[in-house]
Amino acid sequence: MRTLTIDPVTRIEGHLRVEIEVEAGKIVRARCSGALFRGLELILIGRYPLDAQRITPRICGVCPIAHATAAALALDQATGVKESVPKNGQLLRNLIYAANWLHNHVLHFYHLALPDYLDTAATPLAGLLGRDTEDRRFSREENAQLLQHYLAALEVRRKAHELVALFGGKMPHEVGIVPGGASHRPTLAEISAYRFRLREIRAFVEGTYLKDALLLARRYADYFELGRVNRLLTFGAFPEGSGRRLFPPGVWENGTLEALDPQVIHEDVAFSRYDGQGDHPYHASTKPNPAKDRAYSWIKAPRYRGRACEVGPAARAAVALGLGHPRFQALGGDLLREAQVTPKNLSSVMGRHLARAMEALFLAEQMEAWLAELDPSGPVAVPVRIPREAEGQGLTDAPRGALGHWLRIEGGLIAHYQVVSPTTWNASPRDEHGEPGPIELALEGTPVRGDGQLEANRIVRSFDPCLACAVQ
Ligand code: NFE
Repeated sequence: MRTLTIDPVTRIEGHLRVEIEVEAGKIVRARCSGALFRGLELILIGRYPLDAQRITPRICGVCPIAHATAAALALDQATGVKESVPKNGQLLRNLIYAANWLHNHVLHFYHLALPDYLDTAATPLAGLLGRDTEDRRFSREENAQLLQHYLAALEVRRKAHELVALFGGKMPHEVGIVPGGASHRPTLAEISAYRFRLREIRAFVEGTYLKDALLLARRYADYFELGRVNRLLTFGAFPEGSGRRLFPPGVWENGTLEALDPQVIHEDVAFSRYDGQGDHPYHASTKPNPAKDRAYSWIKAPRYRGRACEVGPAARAAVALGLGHPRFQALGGDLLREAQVTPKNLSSVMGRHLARAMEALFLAEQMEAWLAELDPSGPVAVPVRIPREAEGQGLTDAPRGALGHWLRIEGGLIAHYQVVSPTTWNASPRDEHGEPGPIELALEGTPVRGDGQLEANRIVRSFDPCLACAVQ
């Protein structure tokens, strides 16, 4: 048996350490560890509740809008305005947030994942992007073109940031999403500027990103069988009024769909460096203990009905397709047929890449429709008043999956705040029953050719892990 440690395995946002044991050409055991404690949840205790709106986005520079959205939803509920956010405010929140999703998906595909499949030896990127792969399947021309797209994607990401800044003031850490709605009433000039950039981004997503993702999926079709979890969960995302969300919530297991019940979530800490017992996030604590016996990660282990679940684009696609979401089915159904994929192998390395590209196009189309619904003279927010005692939960999907903020106010101040991020779900360690976390599950059983590094890198990175979020 050989043990290999990849540390860090992530190309961005903190250190994820992965240890694999390889025996007879197979990964027989995997351990996923977050190597850092941050404590943002503890910093919030005793502060004025509206501070959560400004502080929690600092959890992450890649997906700050995800935390801004979850904090706003939790504060909407705690302040009793959940049902009164004006339509304009909702549309603006969606437009700010969706722009950051487009940025994240383009970043992930071109800059964090694709280099694992490219020959970069003859470029200035060699060395920066890690060791060369021997499993290259693109022609010279395809490789050269994908490297060009790597560069073009940098420009697309800049434009996506500009979309956030147009309605949110700046990026990162926009100031447009607030409890009760949005802070800024956009001018006609800003709406036109947004539309102009959105169309440029959409053209790239449709004409380049989606095609490149399909090409990758065709060349590496065996990766539809690798890195599978098959238990998927999504909180849904992008409210559209009357309790509906563009991406519906749900839980999917081997083809069976179940409605989401947030009450059966708990965060286990048996192998995490925290004292205490596993509990629902409304009651769970964060008590760091670096010397805890058996613990091997600073990431907690969220579980749904006691089971580890993969979160992210594969979960959203499986649930949306499983529920027969008509608009998503029209796009997703065709693409999956083209790549010869069924919802059953979305939970795989290539399934995740394809699901991300698919939803980027779906979202870009939807953003244009939301933009057309904005009323420049309409209200964007309702005032909020902080109660002495209240609770609120903000559940949304982030680009990388299900994200929850749970807040309790006592005496007009924050008494409790818990964040469970997508990478907390995906990169979690084992739990008290010994069940591995989703990335550990995805790695174990994988056939490998050499020491396993190539396959492990591709599997872990297909989840797009972000450690800054995972440990908060
Ligand atoms: Ni730091 Fe994030 C997303 C959130 S992942 S990137 O998407 O929340 O844990």
